[in-house]
Amino acid sequence: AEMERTFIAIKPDGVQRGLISEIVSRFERKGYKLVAIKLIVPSKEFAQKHYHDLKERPFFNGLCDFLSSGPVLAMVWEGEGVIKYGRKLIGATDPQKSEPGTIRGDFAVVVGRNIIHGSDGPETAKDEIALWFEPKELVSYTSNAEKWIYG
Ligand code: DAT
Ligand code: MG
Repeated sequence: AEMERTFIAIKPDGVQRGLISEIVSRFERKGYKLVAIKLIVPSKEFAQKHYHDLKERPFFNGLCDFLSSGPVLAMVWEGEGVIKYGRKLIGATDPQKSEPGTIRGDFAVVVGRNIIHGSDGPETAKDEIALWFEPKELVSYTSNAEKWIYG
């Protein structure tokens, strides 16, 4: 595997419920590297762009209203296999089906309030990082722990 980047966002419910440190900690302690982070309230138009793949779904409007209803913690995390494994840390879309030990399994109950977003593949990761961040917001640095995480 090689280094890749994924877009992770704590939705307004996760922020309001005080889960920022809990969620950031799960990615951090796993060994992934934080490359960008910011707290923003997206506009509804921006939310529609982010979820454009779902525009035909009946829940699209409510979903975009929700994402734009308050602060979202937008992040980019880097590491080997982080796109796929990040989804694993997050758990299934419907928290009723998420395993205990996953973020949604541990902290969410219904699909409309599942507290976190994660890119679902390399293409969406690239598109979502470009939508939410300017290139200069992605911080390039060497993690001191890298040699202990990757050998
Ligand atoms: P994920 O967030 O796991 O990638 P997705 O991309 O299919 O899931 O959908 C995006 C979000 O839309 C999801 O996190 C919550 C909401 N959503 C998905 N399916 C839904 C449904 N059947 N009813 C209500 N909201 C739904
Ligand atoms: Mg998705």
